[in-house]
Amino acid sequence: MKSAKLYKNKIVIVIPTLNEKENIKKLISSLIKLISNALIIVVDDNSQDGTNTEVKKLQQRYKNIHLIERKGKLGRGSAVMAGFLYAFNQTKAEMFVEMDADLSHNPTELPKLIAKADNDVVVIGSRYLSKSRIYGWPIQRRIFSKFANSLIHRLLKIPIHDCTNGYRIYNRNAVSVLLEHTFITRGHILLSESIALLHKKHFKFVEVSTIFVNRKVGNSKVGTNEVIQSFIGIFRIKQQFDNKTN
Ligand SMILES: Nc1nc2c(ncn2[C@@H]2O[C@H](COP(=O)(O)OP(=O)(O)OP(=O)(O)O)[C@@H](O)[C@H]2O)c(=O)[nH]1
Ligand SMILES: [Mg+2]
Repeated sequence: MKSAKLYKNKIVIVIPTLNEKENIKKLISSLIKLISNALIIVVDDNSQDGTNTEVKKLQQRYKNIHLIERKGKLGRGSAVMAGFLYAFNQTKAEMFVEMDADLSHNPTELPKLIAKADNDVVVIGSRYLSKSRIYGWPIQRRIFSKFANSLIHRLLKIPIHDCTNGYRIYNRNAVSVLLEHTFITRGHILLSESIALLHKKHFKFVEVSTIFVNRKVGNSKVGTNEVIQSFIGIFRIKQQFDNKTN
């Protein structure tokens, strides 16, 4: 496994947050222990629980934390893109990580994902490989995830087992393609639009098994509206890519 020192200025980790005060503190502390030189970018959509204040406290303790504050809930996907835009313009980073704040994406697995990352591939943390596990998810959440993934496979023909998990590492080329694209989705389903785009542009993917544990603190932001927007989004993504020739 690569030494943490090698990561200096090479890695940015973008974390979208909406009311994740407790979780963000634990996540950032673990990430800094694991990968001390990464730039951590939190993109917060005006959380009402003091997530931004917590991040500002952490900024005093640790360097290499940047906070982007947006005015309101604009969607998980667009939050990550805002973080990538900042990182792309302000750093020479080569690895762009995205992960949730709620500790479902275990930071101790990140070095395993990093070990697979290079300039040629996009690394996908996958909940649907033989060694992957999902713990604590309610049955309706499992069904939604499975159903969404099977619809995405059928309609968008992406050769990835898990197109809806936001634990990923993109290389700089992939991020430049994402930033040039005008996304038609902005919530969680943007994860599928980005993968469809990169697949269309012939990027290679490596899937790595992950152990996904349902959040212990805070509330899920995947309510009925997010589910509906996700399914509408899948059809809109298909339509968009069918209409484009390149
Ligand atoms: N900035 C920002 N972050 C968001 C938004 N919606 C969700 N998030 C964050 O995106 C991450 C994933 O959201 P979750 O609610 O955990 O959704 P999920 O992990 O797909 O689904 P669950 O398993 O139900 O938790 C978390 O870090 C959220 O705080 C948003 O509109 N803006
Ligand atoms: Mg979650």
